[in-house]
Amino acid sequence: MIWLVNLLGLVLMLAIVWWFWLAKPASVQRRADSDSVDILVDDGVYTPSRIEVPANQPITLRFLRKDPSPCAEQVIFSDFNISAELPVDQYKEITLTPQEKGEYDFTCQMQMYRGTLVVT
Ligand SMILES: [Cu+2]
Repeated sequence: MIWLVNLLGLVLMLAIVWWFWLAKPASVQRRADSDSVDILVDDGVYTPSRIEVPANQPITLRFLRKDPSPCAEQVIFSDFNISAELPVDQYKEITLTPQEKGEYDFTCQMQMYRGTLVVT
């Protein structure tokens, strides 16, 4: 029976590796007729967590935090020197204008919540 336990452990480990490091969530593009994207903050994930925006255009990210745990209370865009407190159950708007194409991560203060702004 011990092999079965080992096998289950291995499968679980692979699932965790896949979930945290390998899975690339589908990216969401900003709607053509809108300059904002809504992001839900709950259950340890930003939804969507991968957001595609064009360079040199202001974008407003509207964070709606549902997770009351302190882990979710800040969002940090380190590449843009932006950090903000997120109130529970209220939209918090962050507007920025990315100039360089590339991928920019945003996280909570503990880097457990993770998202990526993809500038194209
Ligand atoms: Cu956190």
